[in-house]
Amino acid sequence: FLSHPEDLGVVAVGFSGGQGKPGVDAAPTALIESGLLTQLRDELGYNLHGHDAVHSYTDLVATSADQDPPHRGMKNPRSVSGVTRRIADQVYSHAREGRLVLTLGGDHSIAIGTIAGSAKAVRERLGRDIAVIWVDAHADINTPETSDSGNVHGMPVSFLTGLAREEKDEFFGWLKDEHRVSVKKLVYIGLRDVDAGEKKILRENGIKAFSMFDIDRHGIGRVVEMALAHIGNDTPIHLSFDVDALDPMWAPSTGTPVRGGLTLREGDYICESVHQTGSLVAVDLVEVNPRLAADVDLGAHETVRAGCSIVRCALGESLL
Ligand code: 4U7
Ligand code: MN
Ligand code: MN
Ligand code: MN
Repeated sequence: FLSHPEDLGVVAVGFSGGQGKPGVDAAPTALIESGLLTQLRDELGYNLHGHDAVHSYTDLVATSADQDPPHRGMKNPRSVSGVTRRIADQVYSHAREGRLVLTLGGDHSIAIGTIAGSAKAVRERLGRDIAVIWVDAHADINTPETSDSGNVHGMPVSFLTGLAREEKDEFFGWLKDEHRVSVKKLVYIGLRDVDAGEKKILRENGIKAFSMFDIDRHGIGRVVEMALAHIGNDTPIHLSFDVDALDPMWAPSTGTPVRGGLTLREGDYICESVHQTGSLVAVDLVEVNPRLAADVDLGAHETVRAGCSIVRCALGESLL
């Protein structure tokens, strides 16, 4: 599905407004300083585009809480809407050129932008709907009304599927049908901390989800096979990987860690398998927070290392 499979569009967004803990904004720089992009260029042979800037969009982010009061319970709604709209444009322009797009977050609210941008570009370029593989401990499908936290990083999937909607541009009203994905083309892997309201949404919409229970029962190989079968062969894939899908043993430095997660090897395997389909059009790596961990230096180092491994596997490093 890519016209230039060796060309990689890189979007790096240091944004933390979709949740309350500072530090995830430092992730793109930490990932890049640890050598990720150099490896992608020198070892995997990608031509990098747009990698020279880490975006913070300070012009769009409200500097005080009274400039961006809650709307329908959502925290920082104008900032998150404005930033994700800009991300959608950036991802769109890479994807429209037929490049594979890598986005380094940032909290998971940024996926509103990345998926909106790739869905629109793939529709225009190929007349096809993308599928989304969402690897996460959480389902991130709260609507503003079902969310207890008001954090938009727990809501991106509801906006992207149209389960949550808004009229006003400043509150995600810029999202149109061309940006959206069908609940039928969505599949989760790694779930283990899903809110009651989210379970109801998953059930009522028949959304395909593989929890840690399913992985224990069938093994990661069979789960990935079933996930890919659900999407169907020959469908462009957007992979959105939340580092908290990994067990905190591998990725302690993240805002909402949940024990009992994927091993790093299982995470890498998911990415390798998705790469191997040849249908990958975009990858997000989100929720790395280098400022969080019991032992910050060690924890951040491990988490950044795990994140780099995930990205390299998604981009084909370990396949012979
Ligand atoms: B992440 C939560 F209530 N469901 O909505 C919420 F448990 O992007 C967590 O997956 C969301 O890290 C986690 O706030 C968002 C909570
Ligand atoms: Mn998430
Ligand atoms: Mn999560
Ligand atoms: Mn390859």
